[in-house]
Amino acid sequence: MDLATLKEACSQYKKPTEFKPSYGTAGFRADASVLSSTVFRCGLLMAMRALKTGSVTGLVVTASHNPVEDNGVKLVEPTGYMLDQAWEVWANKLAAADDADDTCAVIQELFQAEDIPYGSGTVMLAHDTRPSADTLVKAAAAGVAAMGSLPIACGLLTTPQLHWMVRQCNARLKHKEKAYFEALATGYARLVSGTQALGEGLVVDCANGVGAAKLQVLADRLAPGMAAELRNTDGAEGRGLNESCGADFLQKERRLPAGFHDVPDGARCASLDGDADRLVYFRRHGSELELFDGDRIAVLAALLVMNILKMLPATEQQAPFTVGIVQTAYANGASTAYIKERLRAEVRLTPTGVKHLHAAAEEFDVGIYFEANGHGTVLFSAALVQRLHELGDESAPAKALLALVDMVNQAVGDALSGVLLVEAALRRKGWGLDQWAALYTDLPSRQLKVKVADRSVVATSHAETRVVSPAGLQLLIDDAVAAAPQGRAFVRPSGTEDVVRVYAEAASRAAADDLARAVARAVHATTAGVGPPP
Ligand code: G16
Repeated sequence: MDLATLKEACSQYKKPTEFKPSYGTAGFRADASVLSSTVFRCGLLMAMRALKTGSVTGLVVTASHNPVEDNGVKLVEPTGYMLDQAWEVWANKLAAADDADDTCAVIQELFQAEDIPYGSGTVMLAHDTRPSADTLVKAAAAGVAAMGSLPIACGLLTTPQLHWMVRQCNARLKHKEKAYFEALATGYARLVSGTQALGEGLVVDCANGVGAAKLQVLADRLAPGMAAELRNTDGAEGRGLNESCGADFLQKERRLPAGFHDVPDGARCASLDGDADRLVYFRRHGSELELFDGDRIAVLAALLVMNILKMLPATEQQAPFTVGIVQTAYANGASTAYIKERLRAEVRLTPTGVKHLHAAAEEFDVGIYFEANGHGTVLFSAALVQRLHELGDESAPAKALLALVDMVNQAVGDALSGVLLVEAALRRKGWGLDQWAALYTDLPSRQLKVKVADRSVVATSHAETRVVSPAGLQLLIDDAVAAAPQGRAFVRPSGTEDVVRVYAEAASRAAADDLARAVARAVHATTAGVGPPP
């Protein structure tokens, strides 16, 4: 690393004076026009992370479900997981540095504090369909190169694809995009072999994002075994991205996505988000939406895995492999009750953000984690995978589980592998949406967001179920909850938008709506809400 070159490069990426970047739920996110310095510095950071770990790291330029004018970065560990949380502090420090001198000072501090060896690392870069991608990928590459490291431009990819590629690369396994499709498609084919194809085809809302082109490749590979019709596939120059469509829109607004008012009533539909790391299923009843959210996908995945585990030889049942399901406070109470009472599986609650759920899921042999918004995956422990290999070809259930390990992205939640997971689970059970829906009935719930001057004034504890500040807000929430039959509500500052989020559920639709509004008004009153009260 040459200090003069580094300083010169840093001077090209000065932070806009008013901009105060902050590492949120899944990295940095803001209006794309102010982000170049942040993304450049994330390039610096991931080069240092590569040096520290002696492995390849990754960086995706994306703002996922946010509107097209936003952009952001997601940072990828050598394992394919999200950036080590201890390093988020460094990400913030670097992003906040005012000028080249400050930036270089933070770099030197980081080298010393983390005892980073000098040398040259490698960082894999990818981006989604946003028009600002070009400029920002260049900034990321400049950051990596300024550290004397090698940026590898992997081009247009879904976020989970890059996570998968980094993980595979460090494991010295095939890691090109072709290998990704191969792993998913062959895993699926092995898992559904001998089962009947589902009656009618799947219709997918691709949010006009990067998932459209990628899912098309997968669907072509699987045809005619899996018929999928893709809609909201435009995406050129970010056109229509997440606009009245996509998994986030469906889950928060509870409305049909654009372009779906003519699908046959009851047809099996799915929706991805802008960078294809979230998945929800749905069907249309007239103009109404019936949502099969992340909680329901988790339950289906648990049923699939637990059924197969039970088929393993008797010797494996003596000390059974542990299965755990990880949820957040957003999980519908009915899903949690079903998992505990009917599946008799362990449930863990963590704060919002895949980084928290993923860590908790790793504590089980099979850790199933899904946020209600559709972000999640199924993790298999190394010990379980090794045992399955030992059981080998003689054991059909071991083969099925190994197919799942290949098909389900082990690095991070992935809408494409999620589609295959749901389709395979339904096929193996011979189920349609009716049987899946009948497992339990969601409690009516409502989500609202309140615009506030500074979302950081809201602090929470107990996996975001209690408010610590501002003073008095939790008491107001408690009063509102007490007045609602089967009421439950919580608030948390968003980590991706300048809002405070409100979640409420209750015994009836009207009661859930009233509770959400009452809590939103309490937030507005205690946090200097922007605009009129909700
Ligand atoms: C990101 C995280 C998700 C999290 C979501 C919450 O999603 O990856 O784990 O659920 O943010 O967003 P907020 O903090 O605004 O409620 P994505 O899909 O936008 O990257």
